[in-house]
Amino acid sequence: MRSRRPGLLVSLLAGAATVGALLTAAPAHAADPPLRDLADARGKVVGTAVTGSKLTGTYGEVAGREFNSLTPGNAMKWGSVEPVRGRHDWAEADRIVAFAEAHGQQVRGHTLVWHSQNPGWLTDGTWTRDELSAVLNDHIDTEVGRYKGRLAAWDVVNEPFEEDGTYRRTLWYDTLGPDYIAQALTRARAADPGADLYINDYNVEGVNAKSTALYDLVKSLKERGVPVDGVGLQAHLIVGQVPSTVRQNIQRFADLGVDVAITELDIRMQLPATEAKLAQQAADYRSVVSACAAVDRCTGVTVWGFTDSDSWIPDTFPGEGAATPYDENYAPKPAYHAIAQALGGGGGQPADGCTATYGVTGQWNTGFTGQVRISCAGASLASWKVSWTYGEGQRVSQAWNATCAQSGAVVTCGNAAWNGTVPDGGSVTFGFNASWSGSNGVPVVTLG
Ligand code: 9MR
Repeated sequence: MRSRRPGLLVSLLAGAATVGALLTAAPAHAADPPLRDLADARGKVVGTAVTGSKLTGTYGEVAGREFNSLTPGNAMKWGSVEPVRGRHDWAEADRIVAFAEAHGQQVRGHTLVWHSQNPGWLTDGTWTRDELSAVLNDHIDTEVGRYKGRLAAWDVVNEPFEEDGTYRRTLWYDTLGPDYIAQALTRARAADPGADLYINDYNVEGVNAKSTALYDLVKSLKERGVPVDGVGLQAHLIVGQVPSTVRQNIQRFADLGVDVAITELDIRMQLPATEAKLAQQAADYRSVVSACAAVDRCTGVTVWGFTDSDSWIPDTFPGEGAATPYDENYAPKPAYHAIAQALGGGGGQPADGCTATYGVTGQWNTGFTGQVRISCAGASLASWKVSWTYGEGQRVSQAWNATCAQSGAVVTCGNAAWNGTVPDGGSVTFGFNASWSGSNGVPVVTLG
């Protein structure tokens, strides 16, 4: 049985903690099941991009527990699988597919035809139209054929458009013309008739010139009978800047008769992360996931890395980060709870949008200091009460900024006179001292 809570990690880390720094935290109102169970219940995908070499330890545990779909972040790109012409390296891609199968997860193949992360022999070569066409066909036959019957979907063509909706000038476009897209889709369909075939791009989440070009392309491909099953909206977004037309845009593609997937969601911010930015980020995650949940043909949402320790953002946008639903220590952020709520979780809460997070801030031989934070985004509270059950004999001896009582294993804490109000976008905390022995796992905290 896989553990559903990172309790061991928490107690190990807490052993080295110094008082005052909130090291890690448990899923808040973890009355919620893992995200994948919420998504399964709604027939949706909740996926994550992964790095194959990291799929062990806590990273592997969270990836397997919380998500029902994996996308290799880099492992299936042309430059990864065929660095030398004719010599393939499938090790990381195979590992991800095997992990997914062992955990009952779908795999989204990413990506077959792109202008980036291609091998040098391809980009440095000089190709006639016929030669390049044959190289493309061979690549698709080989890679799609290798995983035939095992992948749910392929991002066949990645990022074919410029921001103004004209075709991006790439090796493919310049040598083969715009029909490289139809060629790739047709070839992929033949190589694996069971996989859904997508065109994937960024800055196409709302209605704009680029998404309209994608819309027009998909419409014309369908009219011509070219196999295209869906569009991928990558959704590399910025905190506070989710386009207002995401749902409308998803709906217009659905009305065209294709599926829509949010394929690479992350929502970045200027560092350092603050409570207010994390609350806004949670609201932003909620609005994107809700937009998808509201449209039948939106198959689901994949995040582009689930932890801030495995995100492309800090390398590409210096000074920005904290873009994913888990922090660098695998503690779920408000964004995680927002995703759960948008997928129908959050039961037992007094108001959608408020969560409680438990953390151990310091620990010594027999005692520890804990902190609980109650945060709201898209909701507010006039008073609050939280409770949890200790499974390992811990006993609260003293609390501040809350009134706590323990009866048997059950601890119940209510607000003090001065901190009952939690505004939308704000949070309050209280602290306590407690005793422990043996182990000090993180309990499930319920708000309400
Ligand atoms: O996450 C990927 C990162 O590790 C690579 O360095 C980067 C190179 O461009 O590609 C990242 O993934 C991209 C994805 O394949 C396509 N959409 C944009 C993603 C972020 O760059």
